[in-house]
Amino acid sequence: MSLVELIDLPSLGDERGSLVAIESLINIPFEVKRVYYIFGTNKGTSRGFHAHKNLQQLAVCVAGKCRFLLDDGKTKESVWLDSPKKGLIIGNNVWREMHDFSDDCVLLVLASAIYDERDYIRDFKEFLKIVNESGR
Ligand code: T46
Repeated sequence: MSLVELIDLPSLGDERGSLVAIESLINIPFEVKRVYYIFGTNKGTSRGFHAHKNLQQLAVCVAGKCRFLLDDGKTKESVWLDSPKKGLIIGNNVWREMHDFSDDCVLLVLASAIYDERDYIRDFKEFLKIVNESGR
């Protein structure tokens, strides 16, 4: 199974322009408890470099673009988020890095839980240990 799980977010646009609606448990597979967005990223800056123990997220570049690198400890895959209609689902125990932010990038993220620093695995060696142990 591919690490990159993309969702086509349908555009409800009309002659006035475009509109995308995202509804918990209807067009995304979890209930949304938190929304955050990343913008104004400095040129050449990368973000992420962590995994989550128990968190589902949907990431969408509502403006501009950036590249996600996903790693499950065995495979690495890269995907560009370059459309407000392209959503990336990221589940548990997936290392993520975000690179190549365009100047105008606004990365919107919907999350299944409120912020909890204890849910983060920020050390890559610890991440590999956890995924290798859970795969046994
Ligand atoms: C993820 C990727 C895609 C909060 O206080 N509340 C929040 O909801 C978030 C997301 C962050 N923070 C604080 C924690 C740090 O002091 O904001 C600061 C920056 O967060 P962080 O360095 O974790 O940001 P990124 O861009 O590396 O990662 C973020 C999310 O944290 C993460 O869950 O999957 O975006």
